[in-house]
Amino acid sequence: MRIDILSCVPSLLDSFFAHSILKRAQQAGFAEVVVHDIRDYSTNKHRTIDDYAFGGGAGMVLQIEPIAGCIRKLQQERSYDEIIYLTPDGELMQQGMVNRLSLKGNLMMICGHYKGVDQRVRDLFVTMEISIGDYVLSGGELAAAVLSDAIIRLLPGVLNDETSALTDSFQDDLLAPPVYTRPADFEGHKVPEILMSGHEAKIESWRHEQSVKRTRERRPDLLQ
Ligand code: 6GU
Repeated sequence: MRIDILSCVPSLLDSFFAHSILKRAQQAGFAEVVVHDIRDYSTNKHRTIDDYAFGGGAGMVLQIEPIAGCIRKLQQERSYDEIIYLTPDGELMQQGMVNRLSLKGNLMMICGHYKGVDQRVRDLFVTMEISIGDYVLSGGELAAAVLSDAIIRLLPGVLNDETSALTDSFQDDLLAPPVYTRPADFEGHKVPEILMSGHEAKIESWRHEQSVKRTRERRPDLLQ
């Protein structure tokens, strides 16, 4: 999988992808994430990439030329399965969408800033618009990082225990059950007996019960 991210604040993303499992995924060759600075595609000597909105109103709008220049250059090198624009008015990100995207080869993500991008970028280039939740961030970078993380951890070989992504909260519409590790007794607070019984089948059914209970209490909407 290759992910190209277009941003006007690339340094926000560089540190994120230089760490943890995303770094390992890239070093092992499962994923390649390349962040592009939209400013490098500015069409003027001042390297500006935004301008006032036609019709007035507060806030600057990212211009189409630099973004189009960057997209077209990348498209000459490979074809993209999806060109994603991260925006609070996009389709709400959910695990099913992430699962489908993890099966693709090349993804492009465009991060908006200020009042967003010129609508023609969305009309001419974007194939998918995604929001990561009903709140407003100051830019699309954190959303692109969230989406990339959720996708990359699903790639075969990225997680240590390849089955562990399958027992996540949301993977089967149930929240994950509680987990415990040593000590078995912390200041009188004991780990549930069943987990130390060695009865695999009973442990599995206890975990499933706990998942259902947790989901009913915290996210009844998932059980509908
Ligand atoms: Cl994708 N972008 C911004 N700027 N804010 C958001 C978002 C995206 N998703 C939720 N809030």
